[in-house]
Amino acid sequence: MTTNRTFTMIKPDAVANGSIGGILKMINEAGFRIVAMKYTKLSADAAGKFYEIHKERPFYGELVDYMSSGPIVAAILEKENAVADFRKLIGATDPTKAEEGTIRKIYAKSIAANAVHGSDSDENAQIEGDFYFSWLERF
Ligand code: 3AN
Repeated sequence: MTTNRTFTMIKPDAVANGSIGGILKMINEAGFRIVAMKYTKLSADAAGKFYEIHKERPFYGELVDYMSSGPIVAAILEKENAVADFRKLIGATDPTKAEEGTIRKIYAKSIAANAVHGSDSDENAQIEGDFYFSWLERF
């Protein structure tokens, strides 16, 4: 079943260099509706849990350190075909390989500090949204 919802985070590098507004503008202009949104910071423990799926990957430690290094913006987004369309809007994980006009091409510094997260499936979008937001925080 497709839920038409995805989950995103504007990551510490993009928050630190003043890109929240620019990224949200691109998200809105691409037709996504904001269902829930939060400005917050992950503890190392919470970042470790969020990225548990990548536990065995060599960059896990670096990823957890980085994602807990500063505040982030978390959001649930809604649009038809949300997961796939949002992945298209953000571009490839490695910004040097991301297409022109994508969020990562414009805003990402590196493969680790790559400006935004986007869920890779409906199932993970649900899990990741539930990680941050109660039902009272969704509109
Ligand atoms: P995506 O976020 O595009 O789905 P994944 O799921 O392969 O990419 O990786 C999850 C996150 O782990 C990425 N957003 C990125 O920040 C980080 N990451 C991926 N590959 C590397 C790597 N080779 N070195 C450091 N961090 C990485």
